[in-house]
Amino acid sequence: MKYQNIIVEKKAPKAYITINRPKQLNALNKATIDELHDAFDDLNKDKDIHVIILTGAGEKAFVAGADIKEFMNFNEEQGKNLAAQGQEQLFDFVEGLETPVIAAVNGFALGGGLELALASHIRVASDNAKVGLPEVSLGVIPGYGGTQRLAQIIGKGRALEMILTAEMKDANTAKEYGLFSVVVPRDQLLNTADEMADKILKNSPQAIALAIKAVNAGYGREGFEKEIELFGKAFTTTDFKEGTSAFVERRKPDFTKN
Ligand code: DAK
Repeated sequence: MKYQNIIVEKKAPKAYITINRPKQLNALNKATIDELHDAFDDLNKDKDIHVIILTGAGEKAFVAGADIKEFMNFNEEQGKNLAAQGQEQLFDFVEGLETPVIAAVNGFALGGGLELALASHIRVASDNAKVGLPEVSLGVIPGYGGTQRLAQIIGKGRALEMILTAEMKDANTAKEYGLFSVVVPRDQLLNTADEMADKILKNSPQAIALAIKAVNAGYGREGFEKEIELFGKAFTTTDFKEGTSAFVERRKPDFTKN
């Protein structure tokens, strides 16, 4: 079998990618990021596929973030490299695809999971969706473009509130913020994503590819580079060791100011 962590279904002109690690709430480990890259790349090159719908398996989560157990032992260099590599391989890659990606967000979309939804071109959600960037509660910062794309999509003030409090927002608040286009009951989520896809499918794929490029060109790269640098720096702090250990030990972290 080509993929271990995701399911890819083609129903041309649509394709569906389901992140399939429900026991870990679909947390993004390195293997899943690699597979997602390959699947998006294949589908983007497939002339019969014109829209991609991305969702998470199970009832609880779209994606509950990067896999904390995997990255907790990284040093500054590994953190920086992985952020740069992950951004290029998945998050910037999805944002720059010529084939539109609709994220169908069911349940938790946290950290890297929200960042993946933010990199998608359109987001629809079920009413049990919960979004947040909890990174600072772990002693790290969003490292997959979240500091940039959240502010682009919902504005700097609301983005800073979400990033600094590390709190989750419910689906309707996220819709009010402009993060979701539509919120529907759970059993209607995939139909709603399909309906959104059908509207896109009426239009010119060539023009759509150019429109995505044009919209993306309006946003600079400097902030993304800064985010990678500062993300690496976070891996050198005592707060990072404390925050990730506390998560795994299921206790409250004891943070200190520099
Ligand atoms: N990573 C690994 N395992 C996770 C996980 C995650 N992000 N989220 C959940 N799980 C696992 C739990 O450990 C648990 O596993 P077992 O103990 O059963 O083996 C299982 O999924 C079910 O989770 P819970 O038992 O916690 O379920 P609850 O319903 O009680 O709580 C929750 C649901 C979503 C509130 C909770 O699971 C939670 O707080 N999860 C963590 C959310 C979070 O902080 N996510 C990470 C955000 S930081 C990087 C680049 C970017 C990033 C990192 C590195 N590099 C370039 C290196 C980004 C970081 C983030 O995404």
